[in-house]
Amino acid sequence: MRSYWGDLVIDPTGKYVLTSSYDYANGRLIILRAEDANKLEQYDWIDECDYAGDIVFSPDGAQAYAGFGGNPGYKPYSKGRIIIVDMNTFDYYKYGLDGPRSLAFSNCQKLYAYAKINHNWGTRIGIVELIPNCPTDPLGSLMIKKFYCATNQYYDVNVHPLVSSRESIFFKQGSDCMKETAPEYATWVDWNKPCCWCCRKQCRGDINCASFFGKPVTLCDLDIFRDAFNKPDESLRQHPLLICADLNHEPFFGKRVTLSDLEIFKQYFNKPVELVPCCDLDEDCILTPEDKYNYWTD
Ligand SMILES: [Ca+2]
Ligand SMILES: [Ca+2]
Ligand SMILES: [Ca+2]
Repeated sequence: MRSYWGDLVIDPTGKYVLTSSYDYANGRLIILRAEDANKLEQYDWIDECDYAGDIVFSPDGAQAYAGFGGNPGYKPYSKGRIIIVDMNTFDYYKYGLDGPRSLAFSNCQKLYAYAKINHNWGTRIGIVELIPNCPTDPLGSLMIKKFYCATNQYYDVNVHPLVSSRESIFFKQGSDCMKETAPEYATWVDWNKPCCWCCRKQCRGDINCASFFGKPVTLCDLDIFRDAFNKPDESLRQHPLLICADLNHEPFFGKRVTLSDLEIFKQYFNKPVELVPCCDLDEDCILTPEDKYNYWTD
């Protein structure tokens, strides 16, 4: 324990207690067994941080994210980080980000963090939306997907032509992305409302709802597709991402990811973003009342 507290939380299984604390230019994250407070892991010398912030868990409880803030330009505590811990192995990864004092997860597996980022026009303070670079490797590096600036200006750091503002974060917390009138609504509910089915290019093969070098359907998506292909429902339910590979939202002989999904995937694999249409009716990426989505989740 260091002089100043950050956060103290219990993981969703109730088995572990995580605490963060800090002192002059260094932080500490400790994992204890909840039952007897025996120390299991200690991540020390999270160096050059200015304070310890929130600790949150991914919706499936598999990873913990601990924010350690930094103050850019003020050495020796100029480096902020999010420490990502695999809650099964206790392996960890440090992701560099200035100022992650507050962290929160949305039900769409997106991590929001208070942050400072350097923009063309100087340092900006606001909320960043972070997603794993590749969801099949959740301990890998994160990627800033969007930045909601405190002045309500909005910078989309990805290629999506999204028009939005901070309000969309609050909207997304409260309502379903899929309309009840959608033909696949009952199926979507049965599969625990996978957010990926409302990503703008999921129906074309963007399984992880992220582009890589301007291409929506890439090797990262292929990895997930391969794991899901021709699998029975029991196997698909083992990992929340696998149902994202059902591109047409239709089953075939009791399987959800079949040849017709593969045909779609092949058509858009490695194509630049402008050749991969959105999933709304007229494919212009702008949702209207005729569309089956309330909002896009990517
Ligand atoms: Ca993708
Ligand atoms: Ca299918
Ligand atoms: Ca449209």
